[in-house]
Amino acid sequence: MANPKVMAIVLAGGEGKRLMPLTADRAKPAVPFGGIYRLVDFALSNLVNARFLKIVVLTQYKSHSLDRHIAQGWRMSNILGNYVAPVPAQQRVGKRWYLGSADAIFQSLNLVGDEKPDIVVVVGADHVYRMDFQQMVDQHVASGAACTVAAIRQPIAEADQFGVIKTYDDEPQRIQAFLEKPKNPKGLPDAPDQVLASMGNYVFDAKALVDAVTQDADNDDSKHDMGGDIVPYFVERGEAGVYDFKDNDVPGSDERDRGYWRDVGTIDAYYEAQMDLVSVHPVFNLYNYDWPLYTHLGPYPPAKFVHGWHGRIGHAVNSIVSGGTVVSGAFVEGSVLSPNVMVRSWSTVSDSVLMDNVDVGRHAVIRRAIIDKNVKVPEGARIGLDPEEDRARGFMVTESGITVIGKDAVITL
Ligand code: ADQ
Repeated sequence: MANPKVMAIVLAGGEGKRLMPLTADRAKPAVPFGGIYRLVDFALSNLVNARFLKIVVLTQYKSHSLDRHIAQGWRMSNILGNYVAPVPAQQRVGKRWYLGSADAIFQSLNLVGDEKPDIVVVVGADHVYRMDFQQMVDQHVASGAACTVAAIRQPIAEADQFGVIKTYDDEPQRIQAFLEKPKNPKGLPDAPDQVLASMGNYVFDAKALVDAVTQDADNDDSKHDMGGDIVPYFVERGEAGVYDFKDNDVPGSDERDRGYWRDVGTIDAYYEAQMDLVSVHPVFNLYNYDWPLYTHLGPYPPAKFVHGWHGRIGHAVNSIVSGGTVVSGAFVEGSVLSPNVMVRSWSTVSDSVLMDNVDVGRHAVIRRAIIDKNVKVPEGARIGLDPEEDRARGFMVTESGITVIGKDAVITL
């Protein structure tokens, strides 16, 4: 198949329960990340940079901010019929919401029928990484598999969050067995403390995908899930291949960030991935213009740092600071600041993530916290210093001690 016609489907309907309260009001792919991005931007940037320009984004759960972000930030020229189209659940079949990710595709098969692609690339929308999907498609086509699953090694302790792949000993690119979120899987022969995990990104021959999700729709025993049902269907038929992410060579990447992939499904993982961005030598490189990360940016003025009238210099170190943000006579360290954040005199923000329009009052101290949009932190407030105090005020505190304050929350002292 020379030059196959490729269509991409982005699965963006996930609820993201484990990211609460950040997903109380928005789908997980719409959760802000890295100051100016939303999680969905990483999958979309990877597709667009690979020149896969016919993209549908299937949404369902609380999709308004995701829809708005895609409409504002991902509108592409209609030349050559390219598009990034958010498609809400439409109850096309049996007047029901999507039962799972495979049902989302089944109920959207009209889109595949309209486009008539040779290959369908299906990707999740909630990971932080760079990946050239063209290289995966090339392997898929060359191998003759009907379905190819992207994979990366992960610690065995986390195997119950992933689809775990076993390949044939003599054919490392073919899947022998696939277990969705197993409890006690076996480690890899050369690394007993690791498993080969599915990244939730797949390449399919279009016809094989249509057949698989159509059969699955009639199967009452199925959970209608891509990882739990569709991949095992192809494995059983001996038609599933694996693409090793470590072979992916993204233009402009180097030894440091090659192979970087974070599943930010939990608050702790989400927080750690943000901290990766502000480490002195970031392991995830936002500055790789050979593989740019696209997003929607509002009309914000540049960030500003103000010398407080009382002599305290407003400054930020080891931090990323977005447009419209003002640090005035305050100290910011090891933090990620979204647009339009105000940090006022004598306050200190360290190892934290502050989203759009957060206003930090004077003399406040914020440490190891994630503060969602529009929160006003009152003068003198202490956040992230004492987990019990934070819990008593109704904030969530993770096991590792990250305090999370939801969008629009009102903080009382
Ligand atoms: P999970 O991420 O746990 O595991 P799931 O919750 O189905 O699986 O989410 C996969 C993708 O589908 C996400 O991008 C999500 O937003 C989307 N999605 C979920 N339900 C949807 C629906 N009803 N409509 C539209 N989109 C929906 C998956 C695989 C594992 C793999 C991990 C990698 O099942 O095998 O290891 O991803 O993180």
